[in-house]
Amino acid sequence: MKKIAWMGLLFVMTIGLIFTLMGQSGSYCDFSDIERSQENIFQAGTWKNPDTVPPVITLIGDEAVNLTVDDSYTDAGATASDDVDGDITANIVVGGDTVDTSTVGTYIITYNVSDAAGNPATKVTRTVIVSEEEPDPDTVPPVITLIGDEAVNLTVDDSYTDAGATASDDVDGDITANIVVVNLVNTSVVGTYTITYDVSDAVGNPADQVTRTVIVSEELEET
Ligand SMILES: [Ca+2]
Ligand SMILES: [Ca+2]
Repeated sequence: MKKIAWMGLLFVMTIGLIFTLMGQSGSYCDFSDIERSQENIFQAGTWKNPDTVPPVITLIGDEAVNLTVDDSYTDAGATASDDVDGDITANIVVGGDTVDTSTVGTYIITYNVSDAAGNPATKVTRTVIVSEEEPDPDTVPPVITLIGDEAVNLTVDDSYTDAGATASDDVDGDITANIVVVNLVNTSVVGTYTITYDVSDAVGNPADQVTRTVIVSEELEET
């Protein structure tokens, strides 16, 4: 048994001696050496952060453009810039619809770009709406037409019923019912009376006033 104990002690001492020698020779794995070698690689520029940030597209002008048929249209375009590549406006790919101002419709123009590392920007779009031409506003006044004579001669106590007038408008059509008549004829009183006729169209264009003259005279003496 003693012999085995001695052999065990000798084995442990031998192992200990081997480890001590290895430590002195520096052949152990030393983590500080690895860190130093990484620093050297960074300093030598052999390692760079990859570009993972996409470029950004900025629209020039409005996101929505409203046109009337046959308007001319020139797209204002967009700009693009990237954190690494800088100004990459020239690389923008304009796609989507081609605006045809001769055809009523909604056109969507798209703007796309990627940086040199292939990161695509968020797509930007512009909507161009081409609409029917607005009808011309009504600038033409209506016209009043007198019914009957412009001048009427009466004798005191004659009965009188005014024949009235008609009115028509280029947009509103027949607006006779809207005529405002001022008729102060009193056949029991001698005098010269002017009846007036006025009307306007729906947007307020007034017609030229029309008048009728009614003359009420004394009864002629019989000769
Ligand atoms: Ca980038
Ligand atoms: Ca009118």
